[in-house]
Amino acid sequence: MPTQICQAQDSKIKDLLSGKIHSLEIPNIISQFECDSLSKKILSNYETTSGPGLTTKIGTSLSSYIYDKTKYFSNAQKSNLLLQNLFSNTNPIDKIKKTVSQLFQKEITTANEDGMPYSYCMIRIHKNGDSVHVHRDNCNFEMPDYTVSKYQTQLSAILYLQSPQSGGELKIYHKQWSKSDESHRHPEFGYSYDVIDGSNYDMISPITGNLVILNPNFYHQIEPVLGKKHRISIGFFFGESREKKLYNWS
Ligand SMILES: O=C(O)CCC(=O)C(=O)O
Ligand SMILES: [Fe+2]
Repeated sequence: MPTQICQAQDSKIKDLLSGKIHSLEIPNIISQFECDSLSKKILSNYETTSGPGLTTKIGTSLSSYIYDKTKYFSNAQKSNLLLQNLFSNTNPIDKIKKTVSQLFQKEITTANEDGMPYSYCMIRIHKNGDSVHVHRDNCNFEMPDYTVSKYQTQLSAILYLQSPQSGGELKIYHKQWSKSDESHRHPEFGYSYDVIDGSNYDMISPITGNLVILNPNFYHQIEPVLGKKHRISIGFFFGESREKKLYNWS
């Protein structure tokens, strides 16, 4: 762990879903040139919004609207429009979906509820000194009001569009969340370091053009970004419906 793959590898996907491995790295799903031009576009278009555990973003995150569904869907509509306009030519969301679809041998579409689409993805911009505290992601337990909470085997797909000068690694602990860990929850975001005390971990460098598929039930954090160059990532969660279809959301 982590494992490098170039094409669909059934056993790796099964290991990821079962929790035997925590992540897969798929190198170069998009060229350096495309990443540079997408990063330029993003940096000249984003609005600064703050939220738990992150500094700057484009997109709507379900975790910010656990108890306000109406607001989540109205913000998702706005941010989806912004994303559509931003990515008129090369669309990195389509590129991630295509890769996920090839790996899982299944089509993937954006989740919707009563005809309202979920947010396509989150773009996150982390600057010098920014980090993300240790946490895990899973809306099965936390967001029962949303359809996506019923989807099984939720995973996270993250494409790195710009690497920072140094730092910004994704640190993944060899420890999965369990319900008893809730007593170690931080009031704002994430968990106390007690939950991962003594656990081994792996570090994934945010390399431009690389896609990471993470089982986000493993505790993870983002190490502090160092230097003038921002860390830019684009990602979504995805899961499988009862009809064995894949759906993405953020
Ligand atoms: O940007 C990353 O490396 C990981 C972000 C994250 O916490 C997630 O995708 O669940
Ligand atoms: Fe996460």
